Amino acid sequence: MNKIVLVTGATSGFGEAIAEIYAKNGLNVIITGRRKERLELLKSHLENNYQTKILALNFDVRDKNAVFNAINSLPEEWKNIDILINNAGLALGSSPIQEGNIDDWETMIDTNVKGLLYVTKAVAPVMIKNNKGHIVNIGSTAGKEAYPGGNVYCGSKHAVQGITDGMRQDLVQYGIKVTQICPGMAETEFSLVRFKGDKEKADNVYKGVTPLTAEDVAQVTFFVTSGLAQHVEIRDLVMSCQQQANSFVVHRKSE
Ligand code: NDP
Ligand code: 8X3
Repeated sequence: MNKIVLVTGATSGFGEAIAEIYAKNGLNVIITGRRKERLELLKSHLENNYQTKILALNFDVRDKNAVFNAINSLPEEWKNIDILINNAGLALGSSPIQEGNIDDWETMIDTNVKGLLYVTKAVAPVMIKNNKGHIVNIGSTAGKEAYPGGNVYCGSKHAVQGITDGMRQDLVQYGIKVTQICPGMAETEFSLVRFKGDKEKADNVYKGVTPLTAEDVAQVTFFVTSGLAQHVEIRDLVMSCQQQANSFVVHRKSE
């Protein structure tokens, strides 16, 4: 059996592109997400285009029973996961803290922090048993520096950074690598989700900029997990488009 990678949030954006790059390179991929129809479409697309096996698991990372049931009942040939990509996540809103929507806060924390923890706890035992594995957590530049209106989203990504550093220390003795990848602004469905379907607001985020694409992030993810010698570990990687110097300085060109 080829190596196995599990990607959370594979129905769109980074996760979809990450699933594709692994499939293209012959790994067997477990794709997960809430939107079942999209999972099935992606599974057919990948199986029709690449010589690899795809397994679709439909669950919400916030639902801990669903996470553990799905992973604990993997068919025998899919159990030995080599690479876990904790990618599922979202931002909701950009209100200042005093105007924030509490349901949105809870959704972000439950998905970006607790969901990542549940999936990791479900997958880590098999990596420990095998004395090998690689966990990649998709953080964000928002986890490096908070920005106005980013409050809870930025906090959730700062938590991803702390959790990543902690789990690396817990898992080092088992030969498991742990990496955080922190992209800056990238054009996916992220802003459409953040602004709850308001396309004009979402498009404005990328105005005058050539942002990162999902494929850019997938390339880097593939490289850190598959392009390096076994003894080499990338612990933390920050990437952005050239026009973004940090969360505050974006050099926009008029169109
Ligand atoms: P998209 O909105 O395009 O993709 C998000 C993915 O997460 C979807 O596949 C979605 O699947 C999944 N997801 C969201 N909530 C849940 C849930 N409760 N359970 C399971 N899956 C879920 O955004 P991106 O690809 O841009 O985002 C991917 C990750 O990258 C996120 O963690 C985001 O915070 C991070 N990020 C994004 C940046 C950007 O500018 N785009 C920059 C830096 C980091 P479904 O809805 O089907 O469940
Ligand atoms: C997504 C990047 O700058 O919108 O994590 O927070 S940003």
